[in-house]
Amino acid sequence: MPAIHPDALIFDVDGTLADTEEAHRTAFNLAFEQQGLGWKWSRADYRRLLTTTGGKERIARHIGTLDLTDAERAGLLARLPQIHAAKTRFYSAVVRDGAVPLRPGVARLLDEAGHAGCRLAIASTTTAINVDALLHATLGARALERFAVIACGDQVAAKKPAPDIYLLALEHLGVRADRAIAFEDSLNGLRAARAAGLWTVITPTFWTEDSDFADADLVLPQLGDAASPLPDEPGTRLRHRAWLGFDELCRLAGGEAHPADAALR
Ligand code: XBP
Ligand code: MG
Repeated sequence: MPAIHPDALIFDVDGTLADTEEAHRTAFNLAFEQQGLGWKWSRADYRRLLTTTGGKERIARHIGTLDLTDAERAGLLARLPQIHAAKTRFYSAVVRDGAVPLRPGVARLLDEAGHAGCRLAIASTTTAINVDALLHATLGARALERFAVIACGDQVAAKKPAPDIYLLALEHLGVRADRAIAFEDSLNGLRAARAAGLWTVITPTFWTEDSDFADADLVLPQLGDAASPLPDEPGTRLRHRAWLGFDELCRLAGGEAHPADAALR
């Protein structure tokens, strides 16, 4: 099959554009301390809680595990927006200060796609405040102008793994699912993108690497670039370079066999 030239690349944010979840975890714990809740999520706690997308939903899940009276539980759930707003203030401040860089190869692929006339979009569960803070800190003052659509947070009622945020992004882009490619880091994100009909690239992080990504169209440890080339590439999953270039992405999404497939013939 010939390479396809996608009309849009749609990026998840947390874990995909940048490895943000340790900063999120720290912000949750700072908010819990400020609010006098006496909670502290360890890395192991947070890794487990991350299977629930959405910070508010994650806090609600935690409240559900506590031994509380109905009145105590209702009181905490009523405070949830305030707790999450405090967390967002802590998180966005840290990210705005530049504490969280883009993952290797992200800036390169955004540039390559832009130069090829391919539109860019975001489909994230996190809040718009957090997306703005990360994009401005990593891509500069005009970062948001580079994305034709930014779909995020509570713009949809059903968060990932539901496809809603990707369907919203596709609708606002005016692009068919088979003309777009999704980039994700988690199983919930993969399920959302695949349910929306997108060809999906997965670049896991520490927080998500134990998941089963068998349904993904391409799994790489990261997008890579000349400064941080992918080990064993080109050759295992990539044919041309030790990082995922826009041109090779088009060939793979268009059905070019992987070298491993070719070896099987
Ligand atoms: C990952 C999430 C978010 C973040 C926390 O979003 O599930 O909930 O963990 O951010 P993405 P909030 O879809 O970008 O991977 O507290 O703002 O939800
Ligand atoms: Mg993610």
